[in-house]
Amino acid sequence: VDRPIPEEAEAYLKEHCTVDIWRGEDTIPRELLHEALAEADGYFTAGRRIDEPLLAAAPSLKAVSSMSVGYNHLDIEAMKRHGVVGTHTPYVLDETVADLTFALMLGVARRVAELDRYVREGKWQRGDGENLFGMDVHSRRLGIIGMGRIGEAVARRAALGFGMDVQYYNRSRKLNTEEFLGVKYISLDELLATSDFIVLLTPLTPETEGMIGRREFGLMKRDAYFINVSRGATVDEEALIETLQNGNIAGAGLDVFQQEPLPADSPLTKLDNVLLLPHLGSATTKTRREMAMVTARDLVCVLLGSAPKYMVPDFK
Ligand code: 8YV
Repeated sequence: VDRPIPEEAEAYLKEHCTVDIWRGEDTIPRELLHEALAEADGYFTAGRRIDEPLLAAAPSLKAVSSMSVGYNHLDIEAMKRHGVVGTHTPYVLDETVADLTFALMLGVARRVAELDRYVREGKWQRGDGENLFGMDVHSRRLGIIGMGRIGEAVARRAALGFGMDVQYYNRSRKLNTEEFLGVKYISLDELLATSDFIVLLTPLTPETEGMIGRREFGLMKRDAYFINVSRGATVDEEALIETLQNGNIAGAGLDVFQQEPLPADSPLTKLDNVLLLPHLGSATTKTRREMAMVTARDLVCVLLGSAPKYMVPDFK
């Protein structure tokens, strides 16, 4: 286990296995990790790159269980070659990530972080006026790119709670969602050009890598907000920075970045119209506990020779 995990997940693992947990402040260095995996049957991780050298260093490994819904960090072909199965944590985090998506939308449009700083810095005065005003979220047009489970949870909040006009782009149509929530399927370009809020929720795959770049930012309205809760690499970050610096969109709310942790000197940290979070979309105490339990149970399942509940789809 390459990080401290919630107590009950640790206890559960200890009922079934001999457990070795990295409790360092920093991420475990590669060499140490390879050493620790030399005799391991299972690896409980949360985003660590699983590649050929790691697999070669872990000849007994049977399962990598990732405490995440995303599995772009797994080299599936290499894992298959080594007979290692991957599991992940879909479903449990959908509503939590959808909540955070709204926190980013509301936060950036109503300038919550900026205004909090303003109050703390003692700048609040009687005559404060339009310079502090934001933009409405309710009743505006939301474009969701990637209508998976989390996309649907966002669409539900937007359509039913915020009276938003919701449109989406996805590889495939979601007819039930269209019918139940009244959301509209449109082309990516049309979505980019007509949405007030653009939320990116696609998994990172070779097809989605860099899918929002200069051309796509160029299509967005000048008063649009861009929200990324997928992966940093789905976006050309340089193009995003330029777009924000030039005022070509109104702002951005970001939970994910090309490089994580985001370097403190990134130009993003110099911009007021951006709300930055440290990749904590699924991080409530309850959800992270559940994610850890799902991960632990599936890891033990594979080691006991039964089918895990949430095998990464590409292994099926
Ligand atoms: C993970 C996430 O917990 O589930 C995902 O794919 O992005 C997060 O919720 C995170 O990647 C762990 O490092």
